[in-house]
Amino acid sequence: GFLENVITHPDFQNGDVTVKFIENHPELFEFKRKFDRGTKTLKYLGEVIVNGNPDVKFVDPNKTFVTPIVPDFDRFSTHPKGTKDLLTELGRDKFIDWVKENPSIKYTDTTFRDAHQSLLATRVRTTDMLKVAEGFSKHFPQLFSMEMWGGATFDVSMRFLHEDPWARLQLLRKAMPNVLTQMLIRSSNAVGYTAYPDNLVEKFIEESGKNGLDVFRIFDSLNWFDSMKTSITAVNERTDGIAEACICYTGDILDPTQHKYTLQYYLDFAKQLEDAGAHILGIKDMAGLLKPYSAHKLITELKKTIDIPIHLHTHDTSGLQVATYLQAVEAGVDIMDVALSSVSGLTSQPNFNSLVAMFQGHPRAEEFDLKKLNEYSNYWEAVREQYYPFESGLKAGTAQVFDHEIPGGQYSNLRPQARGLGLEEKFETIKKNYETVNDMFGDIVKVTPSSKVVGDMAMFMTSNNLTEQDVYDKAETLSFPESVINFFKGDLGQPYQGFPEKLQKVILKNVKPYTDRPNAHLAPIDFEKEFAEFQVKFNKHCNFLDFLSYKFYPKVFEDYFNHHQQYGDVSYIPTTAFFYGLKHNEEITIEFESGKMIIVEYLYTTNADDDGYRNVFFNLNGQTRGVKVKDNT
Ligand code: 3PY
Ligand code: ZN
Repeated sequence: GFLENVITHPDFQNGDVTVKFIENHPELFEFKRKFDRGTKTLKYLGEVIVNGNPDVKFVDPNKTFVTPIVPDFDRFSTHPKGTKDLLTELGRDKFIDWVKENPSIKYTDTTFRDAHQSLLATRVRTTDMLKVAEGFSKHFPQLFSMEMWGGATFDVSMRFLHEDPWARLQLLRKAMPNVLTQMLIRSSNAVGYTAYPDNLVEKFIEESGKNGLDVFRIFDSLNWFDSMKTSITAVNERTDGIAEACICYTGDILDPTQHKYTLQYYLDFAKQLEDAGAHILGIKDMAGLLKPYSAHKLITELKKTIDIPIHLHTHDTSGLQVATYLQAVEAGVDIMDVALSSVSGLTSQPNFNSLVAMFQGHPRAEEFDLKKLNEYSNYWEAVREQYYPFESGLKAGTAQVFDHEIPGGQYSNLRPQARGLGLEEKFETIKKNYETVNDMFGDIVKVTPSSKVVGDMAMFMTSNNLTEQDVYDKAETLSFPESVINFFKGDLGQPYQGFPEKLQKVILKNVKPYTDRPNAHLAPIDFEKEFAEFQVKFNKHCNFLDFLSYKFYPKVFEDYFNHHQQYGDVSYIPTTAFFYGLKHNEEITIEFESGKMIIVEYLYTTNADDDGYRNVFFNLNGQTRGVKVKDNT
């Protein structure tokens, strides 16, 4: 071991043990670092073997997995030229001209972000993406972009996967240097669920750009333009990337009873975004409500109103959205979001592979090697099985979405959330209440975080058996969810046409609401001072990106940091071992950054001693090693 190396070292034996000893023999400390890394990894595995992964609420003891096959690719070739190269070569404005002039249908693949956010509660780990990222971008340089960051991935990666979200960005960027990377950012809510100081959002955008992000898809959860300006400007001024500003789509423009979210409403909003410096207009159909003929109408009219390319995002919850894409293409949409077959459909994006097949022979068809694309889908099919505890349970498309309007990304979380509260039996009531709450709130745009407010209120009404009338009658005695109170106070900004006054009074009681930007109530961050304090509180090796993570999620970051201290970087542990531990005599290879590998075989676990501790024995690189784990089961 480490001590042995030191004690037997000639300098040590010659009595030459000074501080210099440490400086003169860095190899011993490198040895210690690796030794620690092995120990920490074993500690993590031992913990999961004895107590399970706390994020996995049920384990199927009979579950078996097939090995995902990474499609072949040439590791030694350079990446073929793609959209990222084109952006670098042409610069932002000329690149956007190219997007407008080049007629072929452009695709954004959401497999690395929204697909798993919407099907698997955002749980897909960096390692599973990294295995295919290089090959995928070498095979498909004609992609418009890879959506691979932002949205809920930022906090989930720290909170549940104990991974650094910034490392994910850097690693994927490195593996895919030729294709545009894309993220989802919630304007003044950035990658969080509340408003943050403007200068934090701006710094976040700047650092995202520096660390490899190209396309910033910016939206506000209430379609509140004021909140979006800061982000659009920041992308323009602080990065070389692209500001894709979104209109979030709700309701149905072709519904004659729709008087709030009308065609004109969207056209005016889109024009405002273009004038504010958006390079692309995103249509963010987060719940999959944009029906085919409505899409045709909306895109046709948008094309007459604005001059920037249009990028369509949807969720296939109803099962209709392939028809929507067909109509969108006929109306001249420029870019569309898709997910590889095996992680497409339902609350995720429409099926990439099948759409490519559908458009074969179309004048705007973009060519893809469909066989290869299917191989990648097969990889994800096998990987998806490893995440089975996080499946939403939705088995088929549902027309109910046109009533409840629950966003795809929220739907996959709602059932586990309901289960956690013991309300799974009442899932139908929850959905019904979601719709009721939306009406009570005056029909708002529902997307993170406003959708979470509606969800929290629906859950609250369901668990307390409250009707709409009860909410008014019993308001004095009810303690409403904090997110609901904050929403009515103005923390997420102002909804289009304002708050329903009566309900606002009932919920706020004596709290006074405000109507200006929530960010205006937040003190700007003193980066120098606060970063220094942060390093003192945590560790001088924590960098500025860690600091930003901490500013968005103080508690989550702290837990992540402590987990890292205890178990090291767990992101390299294979997914089955990460969630389910190891079976007797199962052997895994863990490849850390820079290709360093350890081989771990699980041997056996002893019975618990009087204090409830077990010893878990492994074979690590040929040596038997034990770790002591408290049995909490
Ligand atoms: C997010 O904000 O994470 C979303 O995906 C909203 O649709
Ligand atoms: Zn989405």
